[in-house]
Order: sequence, then structure tokens, then C-alpha cells
Amino acid sequence: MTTPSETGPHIPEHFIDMRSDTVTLPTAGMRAAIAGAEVGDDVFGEDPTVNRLQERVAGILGFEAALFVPSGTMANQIAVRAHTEPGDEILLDANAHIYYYEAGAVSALAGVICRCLPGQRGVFTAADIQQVLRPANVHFAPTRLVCLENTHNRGGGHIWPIERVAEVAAMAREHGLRLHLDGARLWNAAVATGIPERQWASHFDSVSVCFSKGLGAPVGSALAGGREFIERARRFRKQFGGGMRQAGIIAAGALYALENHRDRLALDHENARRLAEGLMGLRGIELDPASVETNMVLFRVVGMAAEDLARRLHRAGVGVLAVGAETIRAVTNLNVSAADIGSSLRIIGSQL
Ligand code: TLP
Repeated sequence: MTTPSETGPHIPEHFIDMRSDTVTLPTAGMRAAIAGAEVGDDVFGEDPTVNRLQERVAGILGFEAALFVPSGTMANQIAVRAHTEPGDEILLDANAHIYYYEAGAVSALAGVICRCLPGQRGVFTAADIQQVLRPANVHFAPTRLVCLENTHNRGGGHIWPIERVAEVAAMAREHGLRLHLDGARLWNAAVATGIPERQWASHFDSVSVCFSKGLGAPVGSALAGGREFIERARRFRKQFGGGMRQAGIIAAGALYALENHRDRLALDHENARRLAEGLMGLRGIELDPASVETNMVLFRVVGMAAEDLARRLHRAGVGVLAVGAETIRAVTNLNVSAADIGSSLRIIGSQL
């Protein structure tokens, strides 16, 4: 994957940044909320804004409690650590963010081994779980946890069918396994399907969510679950260095994002569809329009390395990421308008 620093220093004045939905900048309203935030020491549990955010997140997801953390990676890693003991095994899709993009943290921090399942755009089946389960035996790492990701990043923003979530969860429960959802973009799944967050969350023991992706907050994620689990998670947050002090400053941005930017994700989804339709008409690009379900567009580049095209587009004013040798990802977001989609299509057409 190309990182921003690799794509060169020159950025045109109006840069249409679709490298990720993490690149969004805080809005004026959000900055005002941040400036006026009431704060306290959150390691003592005394930051009123953090406490308000945690209660709100727990409420939306239908859990007893939630914990504010600096990043989605930390939310996932605390979850894995809190559900397992070193030497345990976890099951997850081979393209899961937890496995693919978190720098080997599950092995380094939780000391677990991963058994990767062959997901289709991140979605696996109950039979996939059944197939890898082994009887209790002194030779085997005890299988403890199953992780899902919804929407699925490397699956191009694919949404798990909720019936499939239920099947997988039932299989996991039958075998005494716990379930964690990487819901960094659960907000997108909820808006796209009309199925509320708490309905998705009801199948899991814990859910992580991010405020700094489509919702547009500068920093922050949360981990939600039962009260005892979140108490245990709080200890690992401290151990991992994620205990923050006057964190209300950033929690205020997250709260603002939660209350004001969830519904507007529908616009990002519309823009993604518009982008996909335009790309389909360009020679040298292959794309399945049915694969565009939320705010991500994955497309194949023919006759050019994806890295090369991404670099050229960056110089021409459009940010995208090469996520494979021939595959590019564009993510629509708060800072990208419908007009920007038209402009970016023109620019992409000129660089092929
Ligand atoms: N994803 C980032 C990169 O890390 C790839 C992106 O640009 O999409 N879960 C999922 C599903 C994610 O997509 C991400 C970030 C995270 C967790 C981690 O969040 P952060 O970046 O806050 O640690």
C-alpha cells in the first residue's frame, strides 16, 4: 500500500483526497465543540466529556459500557487481549484489518496465534469455523475468539449480510467462542442497510467503532462490551499506553461527529456510486459496480501498475491508494463533494 509520504511532496491547491476516510479535517462546528469541551483527568474517570461519549456509544450499540481509546487499532488490540490469554488462537478472515494492517500486534501484544479463514471480500461462513475447530487436546492452542469486520476494508467496504453474522455467531457460541466485531465503519453499514448499529452489535461480545474515519473526527475510537469486560479492557488500555488525561478535548470532536455526521454518510455512499459509474466508462479500468456498497471503490487498472497510477494521480490532484499490484482504492468522505467526483473522473481519465 502506498503511504502518503511515498507519493511525493507536490500537492495541487485543490487536492481531492480519497486515499482514505481518515484524512478528513474537522469542520467549524466540530472545532467549536472541541474548543468548548469540559475536561477532567480521564485516567481517574473524571473527564465529563469522555464519560458522556462512552455512555452515548454504549447506548447506540446496546452494551453496558464503552471505553474511549486513541485509535481503532488500539480498540481492536485491547479487545483481543481482553478476550484471550497468551497462547490462545483467534479465528479471522485473512484480509481482516486486525491481521493484515495492525503490524503484527495480536502476536506482539496479546501473544495469540491467528488462524486465517478464507473469506469472500472478508465474509466467511459458519462451516469455515467448524472446519478449523479442533478438540481440546494438550497439543493445540485453545481457540478462544472469532473476529469479524463490518464494513470490510480490504473487501472494498463490503457489508456482511446480517443473516450470515447470525449464523457465524451461533456457530461460535455453540463452541464456546467469543466474538469481536471490528466496526470501524459499522456506521456505514448501518446507514447503507437501515439496520441499526445495536442490531449488528447484538451478535457480539465486543465491538470497536471509530470516530476518525467517515464521521470525520480528528482522533478517537471506542470499544464497547459488558461492564466486566470493559473494566478488564481499561487495565489493558493503561498497559498499552492508551490512558489519556484531559481527553475530553478530543472526545468532544468524536461526540460532535457522532451526533452530526452519521446520517450524512449516505452522501459518501452516493458519491462512491457516482465515482464507480464514471470509472466504468474509462478505458483501462475494470470495476464491478455491484461491489460498491458503501464509501469505498476498488478498481483494477489494466496495463499500468496501480502504484504508478496512484503516484500520477496524486501529482494531478487526486489522492487514491494502491492496495494491490493492480488494484486501487478510492474512499469518498466528508471533504469530497459531488462536484469533486466529476473533477476527479476528468483527472483520472487524463492520466490513463
Ligand atoms: N484503516 C486505515 C488503514 O489502516 C488501512 C484505512 O485507511 O482504511 N479497522 C478497520 C476496518 C480499519 O479500516 C482501520 C483503519 C482500523 C481498524 C484502524 O484504525 P486506526 O487507524 O484508528 O488505528
